[in-house]
Amino acid sequence: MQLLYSPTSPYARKCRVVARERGLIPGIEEVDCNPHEDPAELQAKNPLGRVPTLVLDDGRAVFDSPVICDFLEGLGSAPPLVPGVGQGKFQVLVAAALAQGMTDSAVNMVMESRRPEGERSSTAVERWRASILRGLDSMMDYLAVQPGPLTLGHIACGCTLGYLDLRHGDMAWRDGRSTLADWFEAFNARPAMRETDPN
Ligand SMILES: N[C@@H](CCC(=O)N[C@@H](CS)C(=O)NCC(=O)O)C(=O)O
Repeated sequence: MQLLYSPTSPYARKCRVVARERGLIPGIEEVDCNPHEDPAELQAKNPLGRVPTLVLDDGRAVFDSPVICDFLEGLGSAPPLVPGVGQGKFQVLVAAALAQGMTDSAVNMVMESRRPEGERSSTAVERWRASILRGLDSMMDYLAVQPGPLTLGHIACGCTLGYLDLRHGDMAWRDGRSTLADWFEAFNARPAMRETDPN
């Protein structure tokens, strides 16, 4: 199995952390692949040309990141990152969805900044920024309902915060959010986060 990823992709990092936390890495070869260079091997497996893309041993591809995380959840014998049923399951999935949406906004802002000046939309950028700030203000509420074992919600939120540090330091997301900052400091020390740190 191969995971096509780029080191700076927050979506790919989430899958790489999930793979490590579930003890799957010896069986998954991670292949560095820059989607913005339109690599043929990526586009052959994923018509969207995006990372992460997981290529199975029989050649079939699994994407995008929420689907890959779900697929990895079914492999190996490590404890699940998503509870099987009930309220707990949906709390975890909503935390992961919150992180995914905030990551979409953060990535969109970076992509927008790379467009020629006259083509950029400051209105769109402000909307994306506002969605991230609202998400940050409520992220701890979503994490607080997930005490105990590590979940996909923790991993998704942690990778989103890591991406804000990488690309949006100017947002100073820790300011006024010390509980979230303390949580991230502890989470970010996990070996899976250290091994996938893009810095
Ligand atoms: N919804 C997708 C988003 C993946 C995505 O947009 N990845 C970016 C890298 S961070 C990419 O491959 N961009 C290349 C492109 O859109 O052409 C997921 O969750 O996996």
